[in-house]
Amino acid sequence: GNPRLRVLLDMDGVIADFEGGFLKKYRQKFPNEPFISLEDRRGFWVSTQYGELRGDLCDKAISIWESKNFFLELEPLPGSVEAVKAMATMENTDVFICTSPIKHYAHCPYEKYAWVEKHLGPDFLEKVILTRDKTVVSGDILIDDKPDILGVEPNPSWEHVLFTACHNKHLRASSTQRRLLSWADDWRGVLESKR
Ligand code: BVP
Repeated sequence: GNPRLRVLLDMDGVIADFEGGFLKKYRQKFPNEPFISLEDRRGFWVSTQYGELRGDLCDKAISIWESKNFFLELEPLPGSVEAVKAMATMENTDVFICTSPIKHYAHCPYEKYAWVEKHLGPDFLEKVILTRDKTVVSGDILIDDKPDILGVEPNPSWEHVLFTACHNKHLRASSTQRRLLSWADDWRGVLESKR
């Protein structure tokens, strides 16, 4: 077997604060429209919940993350940069950032690389995997806040560890699904359990 542990890290909702960045810019752009507090978020898709709140709010929400500088200006989630850097210096550990760009490609893919360079450093540009299908990427662990990660490969090689986020914290994770509550949680223990 491979003596090295391969860790795949999701970006939005795990390293970068997509939900906080979205809400801040949505309220700036649409100060007179209703919004969903992070406490009241349910379901992975922000656009779906805004569309349920009022039909036209789905497109208004989408306009936020399709805007220039949305992805670039996301704040790191607490402890994420320190944890990712520490993880990448661990022996026998290969860390990749595995993230799905939006289909409106004018800004997002560029800004994801620029964000990684800015917060993690230029060496991490080697570690970026942009894919809309994470099931075809091989690894030992995928740390991701999306509860259902599906694609063309029915049996991905990785174990999905669910990273807690405002939209998934009320979900009863399936009995087999492990969680990482935050970067203050025992991520080192999770990695060690896979060696
Ligand atoms: O690029 C991110 C934001 C986008 O989907 C991608 C999720 O990537 P991963 O975190 O799975 O790597 N996104 C899009 C929508 C709606 C589109 Br219409 C959304 O509601 N939430 C969301 O994260």
